[in-house]
Amino acid sequence: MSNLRKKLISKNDSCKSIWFMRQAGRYLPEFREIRKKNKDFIELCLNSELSSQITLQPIKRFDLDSAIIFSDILMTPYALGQEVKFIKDKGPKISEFNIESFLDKNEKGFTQKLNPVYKAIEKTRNNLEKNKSLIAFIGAPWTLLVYMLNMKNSKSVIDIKRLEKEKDKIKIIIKNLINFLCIHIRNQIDAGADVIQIFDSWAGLIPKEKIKDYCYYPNAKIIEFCKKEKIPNICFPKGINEKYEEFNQIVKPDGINIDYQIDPAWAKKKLKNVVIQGGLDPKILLKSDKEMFQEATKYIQTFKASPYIFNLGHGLLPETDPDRVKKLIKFYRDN
Ligand code: 1CP
Repeated sequence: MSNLRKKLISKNDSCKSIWFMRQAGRYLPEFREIRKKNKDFIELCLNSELSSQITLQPIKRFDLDSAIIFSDILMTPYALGQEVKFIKDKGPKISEFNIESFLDKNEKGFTQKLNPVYKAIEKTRNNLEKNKSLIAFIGAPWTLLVYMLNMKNSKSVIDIKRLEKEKDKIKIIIKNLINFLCIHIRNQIDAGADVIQIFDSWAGLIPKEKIKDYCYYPNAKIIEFCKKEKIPNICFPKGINEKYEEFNQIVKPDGINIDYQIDPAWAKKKLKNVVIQGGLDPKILLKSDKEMFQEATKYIQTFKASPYIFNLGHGLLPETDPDRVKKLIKFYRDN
């Protein structure tokens, strides 16, 4: 059994494990090489051979414990019929949401559209050492909604009036999304993934009084499903600050990724019965070795005797030098 899976199941194993969010991606020259020749990002995610190759790129380069399948959270809206485009330097652009078309989708068609992702997982598992995890992931319903309904005006503003006005519609969408996301989880596990991470990257934009409805409840439903199916899981409700404590108490995931705004000592004290993952600010990899090691030491020391998974407080930045990643991994292994 992979070391990550074992740790998430037992919750008392303090052996070392390390991987990075966005470890497969733009900071790697070998990724950029493939990307240059494959301009359509969704098509690249649907190319099982290439996405499996990209998944394994960081594993070939670095001493990591887990691979994370190269795909995207927006493959779900894609499989539910929305057109998804990635505009260079601007991010994703999604075609207008249509509720009738959305409610018309069924499991068979959804699974068929994502079949190349499942093939990529199968291929990757066959080429990955047994002791290494293969992590699959989904976007949490709220974060997907933000993209699907085009609710984000800029990085940090959400159209709150719209949330109120379209409340009933949003409730129906969330309920249906939970269903399809559980199908996507099941399919990815059946294909060979052994851990699921749930990215709620925009949880921090939810108005405080709505956090139960839009963050805790949907994540809890999905974790309930994972538990029933015995699927090791990690939640990442990014940006919710001290609400991490309540999130953990209500959702009860096996693992929880802290973001870089969370004080690790606070997390160790407040987040109980859960494996803590991550926290380190990805910007630290752009600073000097001394600063990087000093910051890393804070996490290593704080979680020394606990079941901790070394990772970041968000994904690796595209401008990161891969040699700094190598140095950071070596530092973690040596300390
Ligand atoms: O070359 C490029 O331009 C593509 C950049 C890229 C990559 C490498 C995108 C577009 N997605 C990915 C892969 C990806 N996305 C992975 C692969 C595995 C790995 O981590 O190594 C994962 C886990 C994701 C998940 C993802 N996609 C999230 C959740 C994590 C996070 O970063 O908060 C989100 C929000 C997305 C949407 C998305 N996809 C891509 C971009 C640039 C974005 C974010 C856009 C925005 O800020 O709104």
